[in-house]
Amino acid sequence: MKITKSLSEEKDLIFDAFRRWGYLEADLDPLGSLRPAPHPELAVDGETAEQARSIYCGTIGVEFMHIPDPEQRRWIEKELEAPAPEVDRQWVLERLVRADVFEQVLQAHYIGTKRFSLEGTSGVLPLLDEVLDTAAGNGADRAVLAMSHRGRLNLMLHVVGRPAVDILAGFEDVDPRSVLGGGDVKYHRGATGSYLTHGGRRMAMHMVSNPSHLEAVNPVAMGRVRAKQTRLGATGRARVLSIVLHGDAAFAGQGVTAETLNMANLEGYTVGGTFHVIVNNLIGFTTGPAELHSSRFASDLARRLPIPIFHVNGEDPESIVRVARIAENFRHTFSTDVVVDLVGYRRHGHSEIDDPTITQPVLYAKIKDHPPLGQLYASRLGADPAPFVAQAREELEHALREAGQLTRIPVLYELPDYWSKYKRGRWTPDVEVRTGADPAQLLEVSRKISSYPEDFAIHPKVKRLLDQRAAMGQGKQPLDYGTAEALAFGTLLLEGTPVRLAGEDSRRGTFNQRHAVFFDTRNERPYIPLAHLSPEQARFEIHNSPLSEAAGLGFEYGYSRDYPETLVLWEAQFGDFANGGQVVTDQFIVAAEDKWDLPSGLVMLLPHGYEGQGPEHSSARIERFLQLAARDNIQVCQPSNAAQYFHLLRRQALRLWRKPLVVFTPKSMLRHPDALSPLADFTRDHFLNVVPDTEISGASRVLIATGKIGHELRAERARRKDSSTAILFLDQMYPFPDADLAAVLAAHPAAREVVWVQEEPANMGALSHVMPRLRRLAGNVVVRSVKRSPAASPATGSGKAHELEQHAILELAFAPLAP
Ligand SMILES: Cc1ncc(C[n+]2csc(CCOP(=O)(O)OP(=O)(O)O)c2C)c(N)n1
Repeated sequence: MKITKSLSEEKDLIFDAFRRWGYLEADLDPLGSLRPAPHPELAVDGETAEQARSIYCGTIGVEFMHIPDPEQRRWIEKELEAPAPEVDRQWVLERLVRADVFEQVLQAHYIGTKRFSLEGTSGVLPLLDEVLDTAAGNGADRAVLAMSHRGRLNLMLHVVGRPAVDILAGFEDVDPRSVLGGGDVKYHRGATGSYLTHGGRRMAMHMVSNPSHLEAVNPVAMGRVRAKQTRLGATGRARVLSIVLHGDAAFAGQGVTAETLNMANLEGYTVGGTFHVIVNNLIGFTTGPAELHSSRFASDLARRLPIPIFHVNGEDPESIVRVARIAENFRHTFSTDVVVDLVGYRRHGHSEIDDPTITQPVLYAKIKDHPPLGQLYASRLGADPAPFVAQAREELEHALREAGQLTRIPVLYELPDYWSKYKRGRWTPDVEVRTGADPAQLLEVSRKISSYPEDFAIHPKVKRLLDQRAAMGQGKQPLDYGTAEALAFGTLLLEGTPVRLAGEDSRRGTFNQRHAVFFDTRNERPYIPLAHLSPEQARFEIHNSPLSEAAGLGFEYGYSRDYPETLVLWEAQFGDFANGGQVVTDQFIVAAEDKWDLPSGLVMLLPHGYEGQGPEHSSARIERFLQLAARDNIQVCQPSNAAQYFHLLRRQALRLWRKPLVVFTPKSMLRHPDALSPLADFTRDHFLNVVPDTEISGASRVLIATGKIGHELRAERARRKDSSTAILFLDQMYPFPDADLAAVLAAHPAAREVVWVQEEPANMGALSHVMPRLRRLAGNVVVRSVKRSPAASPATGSGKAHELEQHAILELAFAPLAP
């Protein structure tokens, strides 16, 4: 049977083939290395094919047929198949010229200085101009821009709106004494400013401070946007635009990119769509695309999301502007991420002091003779760029003269008003506040957290736990950590502090201890009691995070940067996994105040303790955090009982001193009788940095420990009926509480030895942090330590070996005193 197709069906088929595969044959690379890849389904000719080819295989190539939603696909088709709208060519030309001249002037004045020029991809400037203009038309009035080194200074001037003199001051490197041992290089610092769109609207701009570690800023920026949006209430999502610029090598290679993309549409994380730009110069340092990614495009990772990827030739400014507008409107309409892959080249070496001809001699011979984009576009338009060049040059020359006379480093950003009442810098005693709660309030919260709506079918196991929580709140039985945490959150919420907690399986709690969300046994409907305390309470959010540490931690850090009033907590499933977010810890959490003078009050909850669960379920690496601690940059604590945890969380929220807090949280101690606390301890004044021994005074030996092992020592002491050994808990390891510890030690003037006892191997735990400090405090008294032998991995995999080791620690701690 012969099937005849109607003309329109045939047209559709041809168009569909181009819609699906056209991007492979598009003309994207100005220098021609990324050649069109012919696709068999496009080997058609005729008028319809030519029409489709001109749309889908020109200087724009769009991947969108993988999007399952037909409405979204049709939306894109319609935009692309409509005639290209008018572009203000003079404006675009001026912007390109400005971008080029900025780099040329710097090249001439600061020979041999790194600046990571944008030349070769300067089309990014009109691209961002158009994104901001379109977004402003869609209701945005501020944007957060995250990016790495490439073109950063250029965009700081032209998009963030920082005065040129502020940027050039970085090249003058004035006032080095003010940043001895601190600060950061000029192309990593953040900046705030104001941008006037082409359409005459103002956008508040925020370029996020960024470490050298590529892509690590992505989740941080997303968290910041989410916090800014949340602060603004119902209109926040529309008003704050998230833009992230990526390098092609970094986008394809770094895992955190994938982790962050995965958060795009999650309820607890979404920002209504991030605008991604790959500033694709088809090279990473000295390495070409064939060695950088297994796929044709660096952008392929983004295909994991049902979103469009727009490739555009970086030397067709009008296509760039068109793509920017379409992509921003798509993002706004469908609240999803979008990706624009702007393909260009890199005019110089990786930095300007790097010679690219060593590794890519042919490519760079070609680039040497290739004119800058402003010049190319001007000749395409038949326009004279000279007046624009002269104007841009004159402005920069003027700024150069001013910068040369500066004696102080200009501050590139302003902290928003919501930071004004908070303190950073060193700890001082006056930051302390009362953290105890009022018994009536504790009772009220405990009642609310253990109740649920009448028509709610509660799980019987949860019901039992809630009955216990209610009894704890009435003071009928001592309180456990889970209840203490809920009481800390509940009292803070009633006092006006919002709480946001996210982590893997955090809603229930990895150890079945939290139950912040109940699930109806008939239909899994969730109920969050802490969100139903009172109509006037502050906002409570608790999210199960995706299985990600780097992006999960980075996001909450970012959130804490823009919401100092909120108690923001990130929880690791086991503390051992927190090192998946090590870059965030090293580059942001511990160092941001030193590098960028940017504070945060983030809390990290890291389950820690040696319980025979093997090398990856024992240690949150106390030693690493203590090694990172200096100049009061963080607080490192391990609360030894439920009430201490309660006070610690409240202290973090109620003090106006904003500092990251690292908390080693319990596992087996969660419900252990020795770590429970009476209700009365929740009403006392504050957190104790050192928990004294209330049973023994005038001891002949003082054991000092932190966390679970301290309770094991107490149990051992009881077993031995020992009445001459005092056991102290060091609940705050950093800042080291010298005065508190000295005061507690003074209760044991006859002590003949002070012993630091830890479960961790000798090369881990708090040992090397604590010992010199203990020696200083103990004066002439002997100080020794008990610990596992040095080890390459944190813990044994054998439960029995663990028991033997634990036993040996206890034996050594109680070894007879030397005569
Ligand atoms: C996580 C990380 N690894 C390595 C580096 C060192 N490094 C700096 S730039 C660069 C190449 C980046 O290439 P690309 O992402 O394409 O950006 P481009 O510099 O070409 O704009 C490398 C490897 C780094 N900064 N961060």
